[in-house]
Amino acid sequence: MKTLFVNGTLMRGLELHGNLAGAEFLGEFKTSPRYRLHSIDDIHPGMFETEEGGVAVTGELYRMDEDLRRRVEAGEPPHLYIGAVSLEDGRVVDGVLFPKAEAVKHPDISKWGDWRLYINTKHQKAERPMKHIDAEPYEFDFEPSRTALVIIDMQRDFLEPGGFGEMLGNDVSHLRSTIEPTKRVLDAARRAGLLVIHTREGHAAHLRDLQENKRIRGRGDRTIGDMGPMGRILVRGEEGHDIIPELYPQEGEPVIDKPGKDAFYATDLEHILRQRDIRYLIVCGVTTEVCVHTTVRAANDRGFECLVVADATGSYFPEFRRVGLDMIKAQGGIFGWVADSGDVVKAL
Ligand code: TIU
Repeated sequence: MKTLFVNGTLMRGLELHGNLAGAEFLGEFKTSPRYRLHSIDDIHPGMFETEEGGVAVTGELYRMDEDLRRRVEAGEPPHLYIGAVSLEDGRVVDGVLFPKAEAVKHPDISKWGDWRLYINTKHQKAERPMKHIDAEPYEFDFEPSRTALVIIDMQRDFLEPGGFGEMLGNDVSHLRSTIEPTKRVLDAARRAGLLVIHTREGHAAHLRDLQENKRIRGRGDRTIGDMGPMGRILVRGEEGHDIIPELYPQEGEPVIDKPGKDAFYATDLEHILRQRDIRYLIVCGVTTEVCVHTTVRAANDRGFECLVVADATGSYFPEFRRVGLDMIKAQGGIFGWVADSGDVVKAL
């Protein structure tokens, strides 16, 4: 019986493993730090022994009979040869090697020391291209597969004439102008396959999740939980609490019901984002200085890169919207980035 150390071409899980059919897999091993590894057209590794600057290379050891060993050798490209390879544990075994003079014509990937790791990283990069949005204070770079669109509280009670917002004396037209841009970003995000998350501010019918400070704040004659123009104000399940029809969630898009202004507070938003390895958030919604700001600040502290879509966020106070956006992008993007919906859609 013969043993053979291989480090790529023939490795388990890779296509050419078929060459080794019938061989017994003995395990994964490392060489002593005396080798260099080059990538031959990203098709197979070229490993050779070096006098200095050597690294340990990861590979696998197989046991096979003479016949199979001859077939393996014959199945390899002609410049590869089988020679002595010293393992980390002191053993010297046969291994598949590449002539140094040939290998050095190709890129040195010794720092990886592991062909599979190198190839996997290349594939991941290819599957995860970076995109760029023309934004302030500078370009926003993001990986679409790690990006979520978060639409904050586009609820009837905040946006519709006759809702709770208007009942409080607010001019809802300032918020309604955000619907079209948000819709365009939402459509583009859905087309691009981004994770889309909607949030709604509100409380359970029993109001046990409504803090007293929030209930009495504002000193209005009607407050959260009371009967409003579209059902009980900010109570889940009521008409006014639901998302406006123009931006209604599709099947499978998470809807986060939040009792506070911060979409992370007392919700499973962070768990959902981490579950999908999300790193970038594109944020739309209302109102800029309240729930959007609070959420973006909270997201920023959790390590998420946030871009707020300027024309897809609004406030009952236009001045607050403007200054709110300025605050996000000030000081080199202290909380994140700001861009127009057109630029976001273009990038997606
Ligand atoms: N979503 C959100 O911002 N909730 C608010 O209560 N905003 C106000 O501006 N009042």
